[in-house]
Amino acid sequence: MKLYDFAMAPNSRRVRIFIAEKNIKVPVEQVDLLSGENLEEKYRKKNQFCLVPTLELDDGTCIDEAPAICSYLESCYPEPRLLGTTPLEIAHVQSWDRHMENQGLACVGEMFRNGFAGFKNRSLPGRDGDKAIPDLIERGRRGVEFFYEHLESRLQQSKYIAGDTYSLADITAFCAIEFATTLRMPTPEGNTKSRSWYDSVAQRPATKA
Ligand SMILES: N[C@@H](CCC(=O)N[C@@H](CS)C(=O)NCC(=O)O)C(=O)O
Repeated sequence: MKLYDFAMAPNSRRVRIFIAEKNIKVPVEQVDLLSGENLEEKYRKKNQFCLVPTLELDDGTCIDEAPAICSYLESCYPEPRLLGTTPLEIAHVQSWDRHMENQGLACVGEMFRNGFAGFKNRSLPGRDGDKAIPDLIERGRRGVEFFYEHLESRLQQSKYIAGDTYSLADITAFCAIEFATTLRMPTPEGNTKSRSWYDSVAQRPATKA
């Protein structure tokens, strides 16, 4: 197996952390998104959508989309469980992971892609020629505020995001927060449950991946 990754990309970081939590070794190959290596023919053959992460199996089969890669790895290496065990837990992990991606990562991405000079003609991931729209920076910022508000309200009721146990949903939220923090949007001071959840997740060795 091999993971196509870009060290700064939050979506491939989700998979790196997941792999580290499973305590398995997967070789990693960097694809430089900043120079547009992901848009070149060589990588397009691995992933027609030109996104990282991609997991390539030993027979050359490629799997994309971070949650699908994690689901494959969970089937191959079931312990520790990170996608739930019972039908209800599995559903909650999927639902919360999607919220953390759609309301967290996607909104930070919107701020970043429409504000970063290097992407002024690459405002959509995996594509070239889409001009940045400065107004979307503000929409992204409002989306991140909404994400923080809902995260806090969830963590007032639940130890981890999807329930009693740590899961991919926590990994995705953690990656979204770290990405938002680089854009000077850390978790608000008053969001005490989110801040203590973040501190405990940040102590897990896998989050260094
Ligand atoms: N839904 C996808 C999102 C993948 C994605 O957007 N990856 C970004 C990096 S975080 C990317 O490859 N961007 C390519 C680009 O910037 O052109 C997943 O879960 O893997």
